Amino acid sequence: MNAPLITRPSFRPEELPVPTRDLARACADYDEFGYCLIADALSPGTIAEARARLVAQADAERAKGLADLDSNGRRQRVWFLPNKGRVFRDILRQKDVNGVLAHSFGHSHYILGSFTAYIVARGVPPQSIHQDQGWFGQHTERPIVANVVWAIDDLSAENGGTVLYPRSHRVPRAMYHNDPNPDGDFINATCPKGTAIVFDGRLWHGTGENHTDAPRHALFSYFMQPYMRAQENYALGIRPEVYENLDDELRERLGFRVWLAYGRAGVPNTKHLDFVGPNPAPIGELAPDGTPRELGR
Ligand SMILES: O=C(O)CCC(=O)C(=O)O
Repeated sequence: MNAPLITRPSFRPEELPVPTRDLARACADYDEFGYCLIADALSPGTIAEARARLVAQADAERAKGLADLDSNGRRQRVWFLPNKGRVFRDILRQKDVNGVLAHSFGHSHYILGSFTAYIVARGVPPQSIHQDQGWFGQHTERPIVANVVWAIDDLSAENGGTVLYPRSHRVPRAMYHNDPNPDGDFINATCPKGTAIVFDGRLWHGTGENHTDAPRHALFSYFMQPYMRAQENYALGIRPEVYENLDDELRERLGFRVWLAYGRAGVPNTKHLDFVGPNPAPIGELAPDGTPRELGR
């Protein structure tokens, strides 16, 4: 009989990954535990700029009545960050994080699937445990998705640091939000702001519960193998007169209908099964009162 994939307890606290700038160490942690931590991935200046930009944008989306809110307004998702500040685009260039991602995908041609922020206040129930590639419906030998948590606040068990199940990426199981929470040993990500946590799309995880009075701010850049998209980019290449004459059946078929989080076009409160079209004026950088600002190219 083969050795079990995970033995219980599944880890000893002292063996778990700690923040590092040694890429070989980070990749070894990623392979072994399903995640690694990159120390000081963001400079103090970048953290301050990203946090200020995010807070202003989140306030603006609320002021305009467009915010994606749940839990009585205590949790806000800010979508489409590449449109919302140069600082967010610059974060995507972080070399050590990109080194781990290239290691995970086996090449450097992976693509961004979403770049969002989650602002979570006290009173939000913990998110159900899931895998970011759970929709694939089966275990894969290698991850086809990898996510990066960018801590722009310190993260801890007290303020809802992401719940992670070390080594769960090895369990041959596909799981998404509507599955019952798994039995297993978990931790809350605990690290200083500026740390990036890169995790395997098969890792079981979810937002922790914030027991403090300060909302928790974190950014999430979700990456995918480049084949995880349509072969033909209809959103970009469709002729306007062809799009105008599509009925709902063909609009859905060509990717103009949102499915859960997939296929969004820049309107923050878009819902599952909404239709989207070419968006001539996606939301860009907004001042807290909702007025447009062009802060950076
Ligand atoms: O908020 C977090 O820490 C995790 C978020 C997450 O896993 C998700 O949105 O799928």
